Amino acid sequence: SSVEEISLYAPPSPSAGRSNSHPLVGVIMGSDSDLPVMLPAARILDSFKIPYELTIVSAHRTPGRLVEYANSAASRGLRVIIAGAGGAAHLPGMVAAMTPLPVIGVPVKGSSLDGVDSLHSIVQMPRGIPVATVAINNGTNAGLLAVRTLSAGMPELVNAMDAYLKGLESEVLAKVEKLDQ
Ligand code: RP5
Repeated sequence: SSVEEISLYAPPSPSAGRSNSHPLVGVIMGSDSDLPVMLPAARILDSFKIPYELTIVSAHRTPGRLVEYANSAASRGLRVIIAGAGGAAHLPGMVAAMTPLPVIGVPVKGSSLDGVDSLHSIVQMPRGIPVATVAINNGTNAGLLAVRTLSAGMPELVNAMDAYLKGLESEVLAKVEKLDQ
C-alpha cells in the first residue's frame, strides 16, 4: 500500500531527513493518499541525483508539525519545497507563509471537484506570498521545476536539464519518423 511506500522515505521527524543526510528539496504532502501523485516528483529528483526528503505534513491534521517543518526548512539546508495537497489545499500556502524558500504547489485531484478546488486553493495566493503552482496531479512538473529552481548557479544542472529536454525532443521526433514511414 502507499503507507508501506511512505515508510521507505518518511523521516521520523522533520529534522531527520531521508537516507541522504543533506536534502536540498523537501517533498511534502497532506496525506499518504497523495503519494501516487507526488512520487513522480521524487523520481525526477532521483534521476537528476538531487538529495531530497519526502514525508507527510498535514496542514489540518498536524498543524504543529506544519509549523515546525516550515520554520526549520531553510536552516536545515533545504532550498526548495514541493508541497502537494487536495481539497481545501492549504499546505503549500501555509508553508510559503512560514519560510522564505521557494514553494512549488501540486494540486491533487480529489473525488468530488476534479481537483479544481485544490488548484484554486493553491494558486490563488494573496500578494506577497507566492506559490509556484503546477497543473493538477502533475508531480513530474513539480520535480522538474524544483530542478530548474536549484539550477541557478549550478551549470551541471542546467546541462542536465538541457539533456532532459533533448530527450523529450528525440522521443517526439522518433514518433514522427515512425508515422512518416
Ligand atoms: C488533503 O485531503 C490531502 O492532501 C488529501 O489530498 C486530501 C484527502 O486526504 P485523505 O482523507 O485521503 O487522508 O488534506
